[in-house]
Amino acid sequence: MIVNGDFEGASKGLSTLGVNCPDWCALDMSRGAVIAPWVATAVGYSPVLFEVDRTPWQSSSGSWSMDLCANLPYAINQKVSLVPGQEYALSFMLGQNACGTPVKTGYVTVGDKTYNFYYSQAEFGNSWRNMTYVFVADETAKYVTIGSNTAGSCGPVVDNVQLRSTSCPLPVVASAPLEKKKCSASNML
Ligand SMILES: [Ca+2]
Repeated sequence: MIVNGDFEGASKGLSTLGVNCPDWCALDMSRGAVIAPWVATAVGYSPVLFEVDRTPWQSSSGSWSMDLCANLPYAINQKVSLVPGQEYALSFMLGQNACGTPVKTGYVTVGDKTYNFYYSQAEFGNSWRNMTYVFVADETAKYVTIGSNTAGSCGPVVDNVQLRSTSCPLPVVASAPLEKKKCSASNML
């Protein structure tokens, strides 16, 4: 349901555009094909730059991840299709670019709900942190946004963004046998 959640499309996008980016690079949205269908946005400055990273740190999966601070903080978003009433889990791996402040902060937005996250060097070392947010869809599509609100050029790093329906059933009809399934997650939307 999330397309290019692993950011591995960067390899093809960079090649198609003829951008030499062996390690990491900060690009503006004229080269948005590198992260498509993600779109990068920022508040308070223009043009927004996004950053794709291959060698500064080991990605959680594949070759590429994204530092949500390029020169300045920004956010990425894409629209996802949903089935109203269905429960979903949005998850991603969270790390950090180790320079700058030791605690990086950011946010994830699904529709009109926003939740904050952080990454602390002291608490998590250099390990990837699995973030999961569970929500019940109330409309057929929403924007999923993941952004940084850490100042400067060293931000929270994300990889392997996934959206999946959970094992929880859709609401049952009145005549159906009642079968309860436990649905749990550490971060409930
Ligand atoms: Ca990746």
